[in-house]
Amino acid sequence: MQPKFSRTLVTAALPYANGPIHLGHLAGAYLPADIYVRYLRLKGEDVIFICGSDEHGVPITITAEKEGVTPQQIVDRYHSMNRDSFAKFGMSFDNYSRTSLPIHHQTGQEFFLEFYRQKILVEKSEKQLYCEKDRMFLADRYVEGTCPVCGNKEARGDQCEKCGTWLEQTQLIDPKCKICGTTPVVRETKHWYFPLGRYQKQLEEYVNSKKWKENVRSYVDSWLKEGLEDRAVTRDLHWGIPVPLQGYENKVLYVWFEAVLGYISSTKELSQKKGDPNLWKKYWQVEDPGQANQATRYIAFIGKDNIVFHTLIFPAMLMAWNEGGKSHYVLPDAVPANEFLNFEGKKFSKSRGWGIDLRDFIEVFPSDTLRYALALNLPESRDSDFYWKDFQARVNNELADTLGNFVNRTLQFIQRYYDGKIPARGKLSELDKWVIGEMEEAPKKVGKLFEVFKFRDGVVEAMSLARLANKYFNDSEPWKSRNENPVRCATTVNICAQLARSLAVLLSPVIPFTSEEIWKMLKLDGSASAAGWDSASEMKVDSGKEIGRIKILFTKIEDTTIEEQIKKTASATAPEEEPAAPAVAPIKSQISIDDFRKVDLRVAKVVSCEKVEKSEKLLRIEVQIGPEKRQIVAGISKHYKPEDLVGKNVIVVANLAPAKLMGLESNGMLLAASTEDGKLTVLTTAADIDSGSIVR
Ligand code: B3M
Ligand code: ZN
Repeated sequence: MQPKFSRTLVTAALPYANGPIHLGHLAGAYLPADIYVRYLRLKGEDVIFICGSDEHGVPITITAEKEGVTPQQIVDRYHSMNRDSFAKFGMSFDNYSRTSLPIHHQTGQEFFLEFYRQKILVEKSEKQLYCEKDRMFLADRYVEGTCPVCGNKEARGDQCEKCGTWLEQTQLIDPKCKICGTTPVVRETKHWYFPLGRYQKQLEEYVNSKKWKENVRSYVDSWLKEGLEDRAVTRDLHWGIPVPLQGYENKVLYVWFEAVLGYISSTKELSQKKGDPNLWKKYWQVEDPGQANQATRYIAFIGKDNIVFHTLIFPAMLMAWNEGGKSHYVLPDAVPANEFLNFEGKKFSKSRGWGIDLRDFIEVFPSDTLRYALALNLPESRDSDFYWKDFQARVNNELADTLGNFVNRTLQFIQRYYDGKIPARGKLSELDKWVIGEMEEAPKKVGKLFEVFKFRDGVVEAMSLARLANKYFNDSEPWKSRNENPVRCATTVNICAQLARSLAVLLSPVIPFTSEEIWKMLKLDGSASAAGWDSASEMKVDSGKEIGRIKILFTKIEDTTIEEQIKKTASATAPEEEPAAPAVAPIKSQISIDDFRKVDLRVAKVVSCEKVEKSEKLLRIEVQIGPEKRQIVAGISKHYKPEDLVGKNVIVVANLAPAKLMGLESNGMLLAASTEDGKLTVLTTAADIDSGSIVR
């Protein structure tokens, strides 16, 4: 059972203020967070939504150096740009702060000093790369070299982006200063470390107590398995929050140490703006730690590259603070991280100009079209792709032809034949009852999916009501009943108006601007976003009420418009662009060796094989497993002709419960490797071996 929480705190990763927001960011963290928050508000929950710009760290200073301006100029420019385009996109943050504000600097220093005084932090002397020409230590991305693990020549001082390995900068092969290109020397420097390893056990317990998405959990498990190590929380840099200790004048707090605290300081700023300086505590802290479940439910939306910071490091910092006993913070209850969104089949790349910025996008297309297309394409469990053609099809076929068309024909009908007033219902037919039943169920169905962060499915479900509504309009043929049976016709049209209202509510988390348009056209009181989620199941449009001015909700996107975008995209590609790594399904969570041993894998020899009649996919395969003959039915006929398999040694799961496929019994399962894009190859043995041999 889900414990009942009194309120929800939702944060979305603080984007670096060193570049514009692009579609990958939106699909990774921001759109799902916004849909979720808008849904909770409609449910009448107490929720706040916190975000802001991450304005420190090497990403900012490197951008500044490239452009020959100050870091301050960079963050000022991108903070306002991103804040504004987020607003146009409909992000409904309660506060969008910046980590350069004094309130954040204070918060960062407060945590650091608390850990310092509690003697949690450890000071260490370490060897770091130093550029004698630029006279500085080369923190994080200031140094590049060859990754010792995968050989990538552009590995950074803190991480190789290609293979994902976290590196000590001294491990880099042939390191070079990112500013001047010379080879740095090794020098001693002192830093403070947070002893992450000390929290390993507590973190394991914490993680085990949560039900996290599989893709998140598998990352976390691999970190925990590797064993957590101390992490430096200071850096030799000038841009950032100064380390508040003597002898540390030239150092700042590591950006990731303070950035996560930005969620707290942004909430503090919100409290000040509201004239209620202690309000933030209500969302972040519990008075009685034993009652933690009754307090805030904290959900942190992020993209997959930030998982370790939000599932392990930030929680460990909060645990450390809580041990001090001063006050007690809540830990993230869920971290619904998404995978990556690719653009036309390749990874987004800012440096290569591959992809499209939010700002440019919404200059050409309405925000809701992007929100909708992205929502149906969220990389919730694996990487997904944005294609211009796909975007066009969604807008034209689904938003314009389905939703837009339904609302429009309903309102036009009311305008033309009922003098612009909602006609009254008469007795309900079976068809009426059916569609009303669908409408009554819809908020429950959609809500259930949103609550477990399945936004894609939730939107599909909401949209299916629009499809049914259209079908209902068609099947009811009001243009005929208008003369033949006026009461029937009025009933149909009344119900269509109810459906339009219901759709406005259900789709309001996803396409909020459109929902308000529908609301206005129906001349309803208040707004769709405050109508109450459950009201979507009710018939709340009064008959006799006048409707408002009718507007077209979506115009179709012409081929030429899309071609133009595709052309722009193509011209931005650097010719040496490497294809993105193929999408690989995330590794599932760990199992024990005993779990694995339950699966009895055997070598089987294919004796005979034939296509299953009337099936496109299935092959009926007879195999020999030692003394035993068996029939296995496998869905591989698109990849293999029957004669290709006969005589081969394949690998089968020999102890799988039998299943029936197209009436044929299958006794076991044949193993095959397949890619996300549909390639497939059957597993065979490298050399001949007796059938029945055990595979382990
Ligand atoms: N700024 C990384 C990013 O923009 C980082 C997130 C901070 S969340 C506290 O992806
Ligand atoms: Zn240099």
